[in-house]
Amino acid sequence: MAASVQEQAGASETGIDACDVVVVGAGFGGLYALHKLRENGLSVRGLEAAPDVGGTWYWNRYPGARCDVPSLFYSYSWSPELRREWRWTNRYAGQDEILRYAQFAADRLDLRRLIQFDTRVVSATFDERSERWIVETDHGGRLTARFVIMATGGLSVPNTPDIPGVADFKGEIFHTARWPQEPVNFEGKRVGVIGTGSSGIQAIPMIAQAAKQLIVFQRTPNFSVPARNRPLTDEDHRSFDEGLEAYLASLEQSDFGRVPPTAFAAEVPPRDVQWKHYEKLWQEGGSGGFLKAFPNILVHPGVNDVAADFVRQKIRETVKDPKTAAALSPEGYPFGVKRLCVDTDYFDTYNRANVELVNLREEPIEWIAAAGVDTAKRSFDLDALVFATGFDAVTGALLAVDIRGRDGATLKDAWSEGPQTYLGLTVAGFPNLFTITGPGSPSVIGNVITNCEYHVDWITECVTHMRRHGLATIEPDEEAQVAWGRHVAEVADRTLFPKANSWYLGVNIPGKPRVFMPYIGEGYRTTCKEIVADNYRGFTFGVSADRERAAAE
Ligand code: N01
Repeated sequence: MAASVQEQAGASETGIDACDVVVVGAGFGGLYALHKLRENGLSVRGLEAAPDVGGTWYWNRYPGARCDVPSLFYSYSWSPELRREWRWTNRYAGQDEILRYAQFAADRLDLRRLIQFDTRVVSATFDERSERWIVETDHGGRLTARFVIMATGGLSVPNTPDIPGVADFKGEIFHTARWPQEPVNFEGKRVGVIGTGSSGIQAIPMIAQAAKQLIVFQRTPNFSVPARNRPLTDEDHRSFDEGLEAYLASLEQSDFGRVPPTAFAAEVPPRDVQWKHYEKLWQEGGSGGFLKAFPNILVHPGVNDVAADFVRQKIRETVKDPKTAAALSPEGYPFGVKRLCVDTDYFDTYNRANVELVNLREEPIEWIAAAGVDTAKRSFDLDALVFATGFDAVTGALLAVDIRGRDGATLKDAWSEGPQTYLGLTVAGFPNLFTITGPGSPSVIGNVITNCEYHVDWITECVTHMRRHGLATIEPDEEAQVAWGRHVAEVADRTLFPKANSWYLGVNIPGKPRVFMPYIGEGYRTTCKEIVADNYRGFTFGVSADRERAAAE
């Protein structure tokens, strides 16, 4: 039986709780970190702002919330036991099922006793004398740890735009990423939704079914493909099990390899061949097939244009009113370089009599009044307003904590011109601080659970190496970090990704530097492994001050 939070954390000389590792966040990354590090003999402590585990799946419980990665893959890959004991019901699991899975994993692994819930970390300061982090919480709690792991998630700080007058609105206000625990009843109500990203696109069809009237305020139309969600069959489970070994091996080699070395490396198939393939993928459902339909789809403008035309054609075929169809059709940015949305009946929803699309490009929102939303042309009376306006992604949750490294330098200052990391795992000047799915790693691209797992495995190996060799600190060299940042940017620049104003670039947050944050190069894991094999190339380890003193005496 594992030790409890109190047993795990001893009292330090200062009387402050002390442990080896503080893990901030109890989503999938944080839970696995707690488990794996404890298994490796470290005393660990988890701090979580929410009252329960689950991270983003705890908060995003809006109607229609569902994962866009198939559930058989959106699971811990490292545990045969968990796999055996949990059976997904649907091809794409809904938020409630994913949250139950996180709760099941936490219970099965006996992790809750390690986590202090309802506790937000407000600061983490590296004390150079003791070479330990001092972590402070919003309850006034303090604890010290040799290592801090920020498992705070890439999509956890909601973005609520500062629209004038919002405080005057007399109706109910919701944000998709802070949805209430209790069911929300829209029956008989006039509801407005602002935002048509993945969250809005999932919520809109569900709200339309419940509400008397739904007004969708759209600034930028998005590409979306059908999920074609369905219950999983025995055959689905069998075929997943049969392919499991190959799937696990594929994760080891390279988890993300969408970027061929040059834009025109792969041949351009004839348009009708591409079209036929997209038609097949459209019928199958899901985004994964589209994003990998052709090796250069996210690189070659000509190939990408065909996919964009295909989706626009589908919108025209589905939406009966041509003006609405035109307004829903994305133009002016490539296909798939903003997160490709996956929906159920999204475009068809605009054929309902109780749904109206307001194109904010033609009539921007000017004011939110007590009664509803005023655009440049009209006033819409509303009983409820839903913000589906996304997140301060990737860096938001890291910068929400006052993190101070060597010489009291703040992470905020270090990242004032955009995040700088080595491998998306570590930051120069911030020893023994690890970021799970941090900027400069695959992060929010692809399957975030397996991205988290890889980082936890890497950190565990690193910490074990340090303990074995009596090393007190690890931090990346400035030059290695700069070179990695350059590489991350170069890879992105070889693609069409920077051509869209997406949250990947931080442009949705006023004042945030325009930097492409995820790493989308090939063979990320191979690179990380090579760096370790090359004696942690680009890192500097520090011997503990005690050992140095002992050696000098
Ligand atoms: O957020 P978004 P999201 N006035 O940033 C609009 C993951 N996720 O929560 O594009 C009017 O994509 C904004 O308009 P514009 C997934 O990775 C996954 O939907 O800035 N509109 C946009 O339409 C996803 O990509 C799943 O012009 C304003 C919308 O709000 C990520 O989370 C489900 C505005 C925000 O879209 C984020 O998705 C849900 C303003 N002032 C989420 N400000 C699945 O797994 C913003 N907008 C399926």
